Amino acid sequence: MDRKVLVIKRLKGCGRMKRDVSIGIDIGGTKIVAGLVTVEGEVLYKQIVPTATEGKEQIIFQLQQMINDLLKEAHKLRLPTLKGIGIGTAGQIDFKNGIVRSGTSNIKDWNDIPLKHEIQRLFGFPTWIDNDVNVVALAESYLGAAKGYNNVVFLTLGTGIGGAVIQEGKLLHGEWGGAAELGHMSVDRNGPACNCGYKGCLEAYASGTGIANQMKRMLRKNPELYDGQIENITARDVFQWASEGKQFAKSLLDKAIDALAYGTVNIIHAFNPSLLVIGGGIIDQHSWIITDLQNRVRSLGISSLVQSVSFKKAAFGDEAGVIGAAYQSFLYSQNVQKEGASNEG
Ligand code: BMX
Ligand code: ZN
Repeated sequence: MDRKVLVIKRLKGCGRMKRDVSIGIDIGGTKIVAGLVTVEGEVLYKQIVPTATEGKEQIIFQLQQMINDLLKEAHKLRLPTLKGIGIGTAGQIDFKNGIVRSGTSNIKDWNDIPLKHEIQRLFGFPTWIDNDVNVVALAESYLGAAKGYNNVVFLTLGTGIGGAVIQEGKLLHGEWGGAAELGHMSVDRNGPACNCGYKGCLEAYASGTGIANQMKRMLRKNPELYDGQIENITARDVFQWASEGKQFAKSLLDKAIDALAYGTVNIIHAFNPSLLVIGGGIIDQHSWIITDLQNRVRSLGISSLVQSVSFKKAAFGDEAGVIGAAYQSFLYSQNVQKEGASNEG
């Protein structure tokens, strides 16, 4: 298999570091980020590779290669013994047993994988695994945009739409860890089919893949609007066309943000958060969506609930996943305490 490492970031001058350091790995539908992360959330070194599209064996192989590289780098940097390995991955994760139970087709074949035990067996470090956006919630709650807030909802707009909920200071896992798949909240039972099997999910409207798929559908129906290869269209093209003033792209994005607004109101009605943190690749590129979304949400729903919610952009951008993944080891191995909050369980 081709080994494409897209980015390597290396911070200089961290020899003889006294702070705790862990490996954090963020597995998304498009890319895997692995890094050496300090307890303060500083990423000392990181690698990014495109997520293998062949299936789980290849992804596990990629993880192995990346962890080996990180261990070599930790040795070179003369870091103290690592605290452990934390993984955040897209998919429905059995948090207590460390198993990837299932995943949508955003990651091929991503189901029934005892990933925690496999990584522990291979490397001998204590390992933790949770949903990718659940660990974003850890990074943002302990170190970032949600510090000091006890009732927070997190949404990430990327390949898919991921969600996490901090309720009364605790990360909501549900019965085994699958709670808060907020991207799969339907806003229209007659809406577009989602790759989770449901219909009209937020993800089908407003994720990167959702936006691209909607545009492809629109252009197949209206071929006079575009003379390129419809199959190659991405969400990036849609945003570009909208910024050039193309009406069909602007109205598609308007519909996507509208779906998101209705979904967000549902979420606020359910959880009564004081803060909504929004991140992910789409938000990193187009943070204006947050203000637009906030204005729409405030005009919908039960006023006492929707008016009292603040909206913030995730503080760690595309490093939130890798920082949060690593943070699991600091939190669960040392019982790091946040005032009034404990996330275990
Ligand atoms: C999907 C789902 C979620 C994930 C979210 C964001 C899978 C494989 N993924 O809704 O579990 O949190 O995407 O993932 O079931 P990303 O790929 O956009 O980072
Ligand atoms: Zn869905």
